[in-house]
Order: sequence, then structure tokens, then C-alpha cells
Amino acid sequence: MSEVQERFHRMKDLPSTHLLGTGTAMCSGCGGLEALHEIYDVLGEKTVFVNAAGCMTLLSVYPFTPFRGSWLYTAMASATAGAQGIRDALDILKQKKQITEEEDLEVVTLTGDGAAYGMGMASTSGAMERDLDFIYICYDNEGYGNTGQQYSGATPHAAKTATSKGARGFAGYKKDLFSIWTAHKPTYVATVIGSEPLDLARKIEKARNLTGPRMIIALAPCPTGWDYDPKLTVEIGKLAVKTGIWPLKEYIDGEVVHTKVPRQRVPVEEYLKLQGRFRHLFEPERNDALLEELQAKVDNYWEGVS
Ligand SMILES: Cc1ncc(C[n+]2csc(CCOP(=O)(O)OP(=O)(O)O)c2C)c(N)n1
Ligand code: SF4
Ligand SMILES: [Mg+2]
Repeated sequence: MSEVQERFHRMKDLPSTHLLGTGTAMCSGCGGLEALHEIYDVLGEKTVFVNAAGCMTLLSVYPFTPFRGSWLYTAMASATAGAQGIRDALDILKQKKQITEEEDLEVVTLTGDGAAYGMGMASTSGAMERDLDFIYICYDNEGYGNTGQQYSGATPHAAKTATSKGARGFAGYKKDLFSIWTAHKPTYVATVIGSEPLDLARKIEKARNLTGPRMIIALAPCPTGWDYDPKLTVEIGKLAVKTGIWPLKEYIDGEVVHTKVPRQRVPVEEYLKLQGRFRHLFEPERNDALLEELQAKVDNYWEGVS
């Protein structure tokens, strides 16, 4: 068993401080759950969540769930196809006057990055093409968290995962899902993070008041997969924004606007050094070349942003 997998199993055996009254245990300090709580506060119970297999699936173990709305569990690649079926069914019921406008539900796809950046991309692309009226929430913990943090299309360069263990960590680069989604020209795309709740709430509120495909990517600091003390989730989330690693932005009417520009960016290593998945960049000796490469990538991103 790998180091990351062992840590994951140890965490799962600990009594969770976040039991939600359902008998379902999530890891303490889960940044995905933090974001989802905040999102649910805005969207409310007139929602049906269509969830692809992942950590958040543990939130709904039939017949128990902390959600007051509805929940459908699907295979990893199929959540958006499920959302299409539910949206169509609700529209037919409305047409036949079997439900009223007030009884209509907001259809929300909820998946991790493994589904959003990879397995579920085709069904999501098709749904955007068909202008499906739905909200997509991707909580991005940068790996296949539920199965022990294997790398995904969202894993950042150099991060150690259960399947990327060498001295340089993950050799690939995180996909730019924001750009992939905006290329489809949906109604709305935004990045959010639970540690910036006002920015998050404003964007979810905006998405709720629009129609068509509305796509949200929430960076989800993950104490178990990223290997840090759960009490650091908010600090790590704030550093993701202050270092410029996680740009907060939105796309609407063909334009991209940054909603928070970190004018005096904190060095990227302040974010990296809090996480065990990047420990090999600092120990047994500092890897200056790789740290500079990671910093340069972020600097390059912000160069053209005013
Ligand atoms: C087709 C398929 N392959 C593998 C799995 C096993 N599986 C269940 S959850 C999961 C990880 C999903 O990763 P992500 O979407 O990032 O969500 P997270 O677990 O990180 O919350 C995997 C691989 C599956 N359910 N279906
Ligand atoms: S593994 Fe990470 S994303 Fe999954 S429940 Fe635990 S903290 Fe949350
Ligand atoms: Mg994930």
C-alpha cells in the first residue's frame, strides 16, 4: 500500500468530527464539503443533485442524507447525462401541467475533478452543446480522492499522489478546465473556493438567476489527499488565492473577468510548504529549479491580467 493510501486509510478509521447526523463520515476539514455547504446555502432545497461517484457520494447513503432536496447517484462519466434526463422529465411534467412552476427544481450536477476533468467530460461537452439548463459544480481536490488520491487531469505539476511518487512528483500539468468549458460558450463559468465565501456566494447567486449551462469549479483543499493538518484548510484556501495559484474569475457574455486580483502576490512556496504532497520540494534538500518553475508558471498567468 502506498504512503498516500495508508494515510487515507488511517484517516478513514479516525472518529470524524463531521458526522452530519446521517451516520456518514467525511474527513475533518474537507474543503470540498466547506464549499458545498456554502453553495447549498444559496441554492437551497428546490434542487436535485446528480452526483458522480466520489467523496461527496458519502453524503447520501440511502435513505439518509443531510440534504433537504433530492439526490441521484450516477456512474462517474454519466452525471451530466443524468442531469439531462431529469431536466427533460421536469420540463415534460411542466408541459403536462403535472407540476407547477413553483414545484420545478434546479438541476445540479455535482462531481469531483476525476469526473469533471476526465471521465465525465464528453457528456458535459454534449450537454453544453445542447444548451442544457443546469448548474455543474466540480469540487476539485486535484485527484481521485475517494479511492486514495491517484492523479487526475486536475493534479498540479510536481504534486505527489498515490500514482506519482518520484522525486519530482506528478510529471503532467493540471488541465485548464475553465478554458475548456468557456470554449463551449456556456451561459456562465466561474471559479470559487470555500475560503472566500462572499465571492463564492455572489457567483452562485448569479448562476442561480441565469438559465442554460452554468459551470462552477471549486478548488477543494483536501487534508487527506494533500497531507496537511485539517485545521489548515481555510489558510491553505486563502493562500491558493493570495499566491495566484487559484485565480478567482468568471466568464459571462463572452468575457472573462477576474473577481479578485492578488496585486502583491505571496510567493507560491508559502502555499506549497504547508502540504505534504509537495514536501519533496523542500526535503531532504530544496529543489530550487522546480520551485522556480512553479513560480514562473503562476507569474506568467498573471502577467497579462489587469
Ligand atoms: C468508471 C469508474 N471507474 C472507477 C470508479 C471508482 N471510483 C469511485 S470514486 C473514484 C474517484 C473519483 O474522483 P473524483 O471525481 O475526483 O472525486 P473525489 O473522489 O476526489 O471526490 C473512483 C476512481 C468508478 N466508480 N467508476
Ligand atoms: S478525501 Fe479529501 S475531498 Fe474526500 S472527504 Fe476527505 S478531505 Fe474531503
Ligand atoms: Mg477529486
